[in-house]
Amino acid sequence: MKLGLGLYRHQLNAEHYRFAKQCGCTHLVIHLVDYFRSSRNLPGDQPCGDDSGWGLAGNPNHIWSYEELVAIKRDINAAGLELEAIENFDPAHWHDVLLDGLKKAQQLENLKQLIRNVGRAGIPIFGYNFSIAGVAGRVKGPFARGEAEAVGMTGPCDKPLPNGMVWNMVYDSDAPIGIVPSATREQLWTRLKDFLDAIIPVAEEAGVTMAAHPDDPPLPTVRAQPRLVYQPHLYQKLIDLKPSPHNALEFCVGTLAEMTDGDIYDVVDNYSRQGKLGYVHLRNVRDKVPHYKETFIDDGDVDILRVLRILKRNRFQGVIIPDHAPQMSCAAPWHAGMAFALGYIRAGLQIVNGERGI
Ligand SMILES: [Mn+2]
Repeated sequence: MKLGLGLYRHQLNAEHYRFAKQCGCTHLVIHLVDYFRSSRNLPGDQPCGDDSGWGLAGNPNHIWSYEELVAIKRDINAAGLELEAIENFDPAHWHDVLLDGLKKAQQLENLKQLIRNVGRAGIPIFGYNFSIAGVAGRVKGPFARGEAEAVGMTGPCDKPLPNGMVWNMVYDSDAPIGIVPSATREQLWTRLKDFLDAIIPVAEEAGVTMAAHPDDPPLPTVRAQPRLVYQPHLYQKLIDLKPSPHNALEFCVGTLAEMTDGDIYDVVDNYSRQGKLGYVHLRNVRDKVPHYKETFIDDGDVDILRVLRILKRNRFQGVIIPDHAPQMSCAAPWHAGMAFALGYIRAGLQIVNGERGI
């Protein structure tokens, strides 16, 4: 198992690469979607947002090119790190894939080209979250130990999405007033199937593993739209929809622990035993939706060491990143939170790797 760090777009620079290296990371997972084009999100913290989401999506006419991907990878390699995955499509590039809109066919072609670019650049995994509402409905507060600012839910969020918005970002700021009609759950699964049928064969050819994040927060509906993977067993449905080694999971332990069904250790065992983990988001949480709170990694409901032991036993050899961490009270709240989480996971990996008979 390898230790990694997730970096947002504005953090893709030598200083942050050195920070990752100093924390003992060997791998990076990077975001190319810019969640911080809105003043509502402070760069450095994980993006949150009110009813109007995280802000503006990117340029619909520009998918990430081979040249820019390989340039980023070169800089990361020069810092002594490996680039394991890109996390998330830009809503500007696939809004009609999620909404079954008029541009769906063209956008699927663009996504195919993007995956080819990713494969050619030698980046092994692409993480995504097939969701209409996206990561919406969460709040920030002094929820973690010592009143550290963390993210959580204080109740469901079903205010409908305005037109022009999907995946918690605005892809069309000139959209006519109105709301996005609610899809049915069946429609959403059909849309996922269309997506997997189009993308997985290309991913196989390009040598890229597609890795699906579960719905965060994992409620049956968010913003009056259905969710796909809001209970642990629904991950199996996603896997079985398109059997392929390249149809895998961005396995988020925190989100899975927030779900109301299942035992988190059984869930980790089940999917890691199947070899379906692309990479792992490892964070801790207290309680379940719709009233959970993110915690420091040593302080929630999940026994992190037990999770690492299960992953080790099932021979998971991929990358583990901290996902989110509470903001710590100092001049560099994000860095301190991540350094704490990385140190804890690194110690856990050293313990587990040093143990016999597990
Ligand atoms: Mn996650």
